[in-house]
Amino acid sequence: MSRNPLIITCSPVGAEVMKKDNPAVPYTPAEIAREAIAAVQAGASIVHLHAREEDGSPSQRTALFAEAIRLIRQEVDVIIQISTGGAVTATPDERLQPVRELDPAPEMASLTLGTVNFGNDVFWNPPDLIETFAKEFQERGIKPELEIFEAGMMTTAQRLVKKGLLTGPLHLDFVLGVPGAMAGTPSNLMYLVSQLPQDATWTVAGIGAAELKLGAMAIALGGHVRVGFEDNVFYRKGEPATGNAQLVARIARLAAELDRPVATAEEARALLKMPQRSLA
Ligand code: KMH
Ligand code: ZN
Repeated sequence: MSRNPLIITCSPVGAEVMKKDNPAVPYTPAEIAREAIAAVQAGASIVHLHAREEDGSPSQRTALFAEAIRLIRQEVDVIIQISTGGAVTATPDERLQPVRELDPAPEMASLTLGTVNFGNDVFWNPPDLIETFAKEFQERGIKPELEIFEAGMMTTAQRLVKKGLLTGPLHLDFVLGVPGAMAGTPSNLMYLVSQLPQDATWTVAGIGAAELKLGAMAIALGGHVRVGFEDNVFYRKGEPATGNAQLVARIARLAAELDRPVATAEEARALLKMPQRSLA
């Protein structure tokens, strides 16, 4: 393995962004798989997966996830990370559906560590919900990516470790720049990095224009980077990205200049202390 490979996570579509925001936003499993495969070929080693119904509405239906995963796995090896955040309108049971029903279980899934304002909505994650989700992950051997929208969520991570509901080394994703939550500023990222638990790995998902700026910082700081249409649909101000791969490729180029070659899926599993498993 090279010295300090960079894990690029691509989130090709979230629950909020629509084709009217960028016509390249994928909805169907086939469209999502196409975007994901191109992102992997451009350097991503984790795909954070949301699903949509055909009309573009957010969905946690297992069949949609299963079809996207099948199509992705036909072409590339990549760590699939299921979203358990879903949409703010989804119930806890809906959010957990793909985690409970996918067979085999996904290697990774996202786990948000607290309730947070989310634009004009509230992303609801009270303590008992977080604990239920963490237990479901543990039962299935799913590695959580801990989504940190606010600094207090770091304390929750430590509390869950003490309760035995999370086992290190932890992997955290600093999601910065959601309207209503912690802003996407360099000083906020530096603060969160200064609070990292021992042995933790981390990535950063900057929202909108913060994606590139914070991604560049993470490369320099030894962290990892998430990009994709869930977080940002522009290549630069006023210029929609042609696809998720364009955003991934830019991070891969910056990383190469800074001596951080992109990690393969196998290297990413080793860096995150996950079992090597080929699910092809
Ligand atoms: N769509 C947001 C409400 C996650 O994927 O785990 C939550 C979200 C986080 O996207
Ligand atoms: Zn997400």
